[in-house]
Amino acid sequence: MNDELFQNRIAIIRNESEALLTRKNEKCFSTNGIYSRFKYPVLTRNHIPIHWRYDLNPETNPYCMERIGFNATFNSGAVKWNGKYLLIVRVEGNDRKSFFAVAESPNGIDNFRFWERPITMPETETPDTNLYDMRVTIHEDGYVYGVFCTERKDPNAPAGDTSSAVAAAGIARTKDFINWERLPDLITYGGQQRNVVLHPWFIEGKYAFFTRPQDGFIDTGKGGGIAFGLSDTIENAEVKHEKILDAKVYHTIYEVKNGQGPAPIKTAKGWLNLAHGVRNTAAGLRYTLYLFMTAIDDPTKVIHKPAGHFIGPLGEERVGDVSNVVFTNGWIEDENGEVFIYYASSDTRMHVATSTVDQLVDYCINTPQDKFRSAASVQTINELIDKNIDFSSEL
Ligand code: M1P
Repeated sequence: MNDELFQNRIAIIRNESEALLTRKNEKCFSTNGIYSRFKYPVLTRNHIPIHWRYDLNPETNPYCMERIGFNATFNSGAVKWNGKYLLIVRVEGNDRKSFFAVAESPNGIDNFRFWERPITMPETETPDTNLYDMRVTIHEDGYVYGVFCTERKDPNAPAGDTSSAVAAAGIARTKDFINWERLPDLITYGGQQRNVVLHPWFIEGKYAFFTRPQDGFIDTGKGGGIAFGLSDTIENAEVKHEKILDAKVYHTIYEVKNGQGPAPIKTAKGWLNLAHGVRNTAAGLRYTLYLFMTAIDDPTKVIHKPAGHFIGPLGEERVGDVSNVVFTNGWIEDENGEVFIYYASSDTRMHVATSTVDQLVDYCINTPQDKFRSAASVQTINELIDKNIDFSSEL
């Protein structure tokens, strides 16, 4: 009897899983013309393999119940590897612990499937409590690096404080995404670190990091914004000086804090950077994505920065574990110039939007910059209306 129950349930679970994993995604019409969203998320917790969740032995699991539950699949690093599109996913269990797992797709927009096992990330001498948000960098030194947040309980937290944490940048490298060599965490002197990203090139002969100095675990405080610093080695990485390259600014979408997304894309007109910005609202923090470009010969020199957000949470994206959030730490530039922008919504699920390097550069160069005052925004709109006067009758 119980065996029948098990077989019936597992057949339904397998069928539903396979239908989800093989579902075709559909590109939506893009009104803004800058990028296209897709109808379905590319990864949800329902994409987690069945053999990670169920004991598949009917004798030890007669009710065919989930033995290990998963809460979310979000903030993923991304890379094209051997012709496949890989996401290095932040998977969060029901136990709140995040870890990394590789999901692979043949086309970057659907049919993502997790590899056989999650990544076994070696620990340092001070074990991590939680790991998340890996940025993948194919470095010119020949390695693929993953830089991620490692979180541990604050050793100086007063007795009874079971929340205070310390965030730092963990570093690991690989040549196959299965075996990882863990290196010592990045040492910086500006407080805590999240959203640290390794630049793909040596700069002045050194390893270069985007950092985000912050006073505390949540608040950046006087941390200032997205920073940049150099390290002599990667084996014992240390950034002695962090230079702010993109500051947080009053009454912008990056008023409270910001952070570099994935490693930048090199274009003929400069480095293309994708980042997240955070503002406060009565409903809590709102996370959106924005783009900016820096000079090829100086990745700390911002040369173009459109006003406002590039992608904001929309429709169902607005709701999840941490609502009103979009976050990115992965994109892929294809050989033909197409760009796959992977973003998570509300710390819950993964999406893709596609564009091209040419479109993103055009967006950066030709979108008006923020002038930081309502009157100046109206002036910018009037300038476009004036420019359009001869064309408006054709609409
Ligand atoms: O919950 C939203 C995001 O919050 C953090 O981002 P930041 O460091 O900028 O505050 C990160 O923990 C991120 O994982 C999360 O998605």
